[in-house]
Amino acid sequence: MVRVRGDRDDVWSRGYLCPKGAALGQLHHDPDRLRAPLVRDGSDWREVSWPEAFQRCEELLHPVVAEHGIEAVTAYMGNPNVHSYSLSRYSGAVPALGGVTRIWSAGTVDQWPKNLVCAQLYGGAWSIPIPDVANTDLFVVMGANPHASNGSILAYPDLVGELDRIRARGGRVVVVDPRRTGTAERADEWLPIVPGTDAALLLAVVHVLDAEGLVDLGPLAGRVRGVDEVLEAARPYSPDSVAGWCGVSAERITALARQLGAAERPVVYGRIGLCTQEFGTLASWLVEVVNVLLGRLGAVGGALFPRPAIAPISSTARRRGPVRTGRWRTRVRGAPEVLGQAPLSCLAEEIDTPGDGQVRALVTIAGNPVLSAPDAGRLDAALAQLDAMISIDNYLNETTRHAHVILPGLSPLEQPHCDEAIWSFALRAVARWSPAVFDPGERPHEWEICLRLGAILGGMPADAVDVEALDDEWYLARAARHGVDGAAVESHHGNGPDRIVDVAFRTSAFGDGYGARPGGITLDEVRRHPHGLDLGPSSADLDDVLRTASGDIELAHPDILVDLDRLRARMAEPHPPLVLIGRRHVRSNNSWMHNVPALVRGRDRSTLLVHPTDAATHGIVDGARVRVTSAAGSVVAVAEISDEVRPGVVSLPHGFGHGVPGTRTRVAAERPGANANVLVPAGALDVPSGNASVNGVPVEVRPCHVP
Ligand SMILES: Nc1nc2c(c(=O)[nH]1)N[C@H]1C(S)=C(S)[C@@H](COP(=O)(O)OP(=O)(O)OC[C@H]3O[C@@H](n4cnc5c(=O)[nH]c(N)nc54)[C@H](O)[C@@H]3O)O[C@H]1N2
Ligand SMILES: Nc1nc2c(c(=O)[nH]1)N[C@H]1C(S)=C(S)[C@@H](COP(=O)(O)OP(=O)(O)OC[C@H]3O[C@@H](n4cnc5c(=O)[nH]c(N)nc54)[C@H](O)[C@@H]3O)O[C@H]1N2
Ligand SMILES: [Mo]
Repeated sequence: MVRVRGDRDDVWSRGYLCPKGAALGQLHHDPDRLRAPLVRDGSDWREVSWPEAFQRCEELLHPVVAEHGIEAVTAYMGNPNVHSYSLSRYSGAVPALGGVTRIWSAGTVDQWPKNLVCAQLYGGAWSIPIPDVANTDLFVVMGANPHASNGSILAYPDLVGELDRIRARGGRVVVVDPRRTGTAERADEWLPIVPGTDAALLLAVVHVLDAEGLVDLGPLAGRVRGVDEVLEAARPYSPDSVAGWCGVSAERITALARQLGAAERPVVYGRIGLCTQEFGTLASWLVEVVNVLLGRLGAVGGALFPRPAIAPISSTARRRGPVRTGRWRTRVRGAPEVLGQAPLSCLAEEIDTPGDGQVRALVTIAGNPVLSAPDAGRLDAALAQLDAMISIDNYLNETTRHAHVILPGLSPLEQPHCDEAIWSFALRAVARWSPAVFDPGERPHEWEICLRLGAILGGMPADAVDVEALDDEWYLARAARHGVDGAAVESHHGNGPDRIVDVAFRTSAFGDGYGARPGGITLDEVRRHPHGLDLGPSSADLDDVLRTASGDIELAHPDILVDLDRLRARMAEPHPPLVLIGRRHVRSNNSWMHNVPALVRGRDRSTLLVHPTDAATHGIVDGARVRVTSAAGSVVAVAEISDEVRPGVVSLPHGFGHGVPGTRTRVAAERPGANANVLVPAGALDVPSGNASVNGVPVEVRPCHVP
């Protein structure tokens, strides 16, 4: 691989490429990237053949299941699952074929509050409206930094460039963030909010909208239940009453509400900073509330429900009816499940606490929870106690060093690609399928690895697994979830993801519906367009989206309103003197791209940002090592004095903490950084959703004199 560049003829990206995309060649050639399975004996790793690796999985897993039952086995699914050609369609086969019922994922350190709120308001956990940035004239960005992330649960090529275009066409961009991010730098206004206080600020916005007669449901009138209850709930939260707590003046809050009321096409966008905080559900809910109260749902320049050209399984699997939580509880802490998952911070205690139902075997799939999960120190120690740990992963890193077997997938250039997830959050319905660049030879695709491992977990001897037969069954099950009888329709795509992809294209709003919509797309048709197929705007009618019990938007769900009591109690307390938030950088991707030389060049990006006032108070100088301590743990980081953060707030990015003994990521080890998640207490949660509150963690920072 000599060079990677954007495709100017691509119908969607128009050649826009992020630095990580441009570095795919280096990722592919990374000598540390695993190409063969590894088996661990003590602290020694051995490269083995694939049959031997699966044999070892059997030897490790079968005794655990025989002695303790399948309840002793669980899985953790990490972020790359979502965007991988194979894993997005097959990682579910591991728990499904294995009979594992409870799994963990990065979802509860990410967007779970949004899922919960959308399930309650709209009837679908993945029915998440996205801002129509191409047409808005007031874009209010809360807890998101597209300058680093290029948008999240919002797919848009060159989102940062769009911020400039919004302003160029006379619109406004307002950023609400404790840090003056690259996004804030490009905005008309930056509101430096105290972490975790967005719910109060938005309640005050609702208060002003109501008091000044700016509530206008517009076309949503008659489709929204609970408006009066919401307005009533917001009444005590005048801008004056919340300003001190939020750290934003009453004038600016009032002005924000008035701008929202006056703009023609305003939209509020909230993302991870609003989810991974103490009041994640309330804050995420209030983003929806404001958009609804202004009649912006489904409106041009407002918040749209996309209608993608590739049908996501989640939309077909939606059931009509109220959301119930707490159908089961975790063994140790008794944490209730929400949308089928319990907080990731419970995983460590489920492993290290003896007793009936103790987790003794773990499969990780494309995840690095030792760096990305809350209370990471305890999890790191707990993983070392497992009887069996199998990792499907491309690196020997902080997490997989605890595995007994590592099963590596292919590089992104050795497999086709066809994304499913991002199109559910894009403003245009685009279909694209990209071929593999390199032939992987005899090495298995991850879909084969997942099926084989799932079958072994389910009790089959490793050498008896018939992957093709299992895949035929998996295909039928997936097709059925799209409403297709896979046995009755012809498919010439063979085994693997492609025939599932074909079903998803054909059953989408733009698909041929197997003859029902002549001229509609199929995988074959999509493949004839190497630069992608742009099928027009992606926007669904409300009627096609809403799956609530009433059929309307249910704005005032009791489970959400009750959380206002917790907010009120918290508002009566003073803020801790210093709290920690995270940050992302455009050349980094959570924990796993720090081994690519082109991406880590330049200045150190793992520093602890400290405001000059706080630095003076605590005797901290720029470039010095400091000890950061929380209720959960303590790390040493390098301080960077900067007025980018508001006083009282320090920022340390997650995903660092490399170079621990037993890992094999040599480039990353040269710049290890500190593991921010060691500082996040297991109990730091947004209560209704169980999402981790990794932002707003109280900390102390002291000069570190120990070398
Ligand atoms: N403090 C703090 N913590 C956070 C966050 C935060 O903002 N602050 N963000 C959270 C969020 S949003 C997320 S999504 C999580 C991410 O955390 P995780 O979901 O655990 O994922 P990553 O840290 O990205 O690790 C990805 C793993 O997948 C492996 N991998 C990469 N590509 C492939 C592949 O193609 N196949 C296979 N099999 N493996 C692959 C990598 O080697 C790595 O081990 O972190 C969360 N943790
Ligand atoms: N380059 C790059 N791109 C990525 C990733 C990456 O690691 N690197 N990760 C990907 C993943 S998995 C995800 S989930 C997305 C996330 O994408 P984004 O949601 O855009 O995430 P961040 O860039 O972390 O921005 C979150 C912002 O929230 C702010 N914040 C923290 N606490 C609060 C608070 O209490 N209130 C408010 N209002 N703001 C707060 C932080 O200062 C930060 O600027 O990015 C994706 N894209
Ligand atoms: Mo994420």
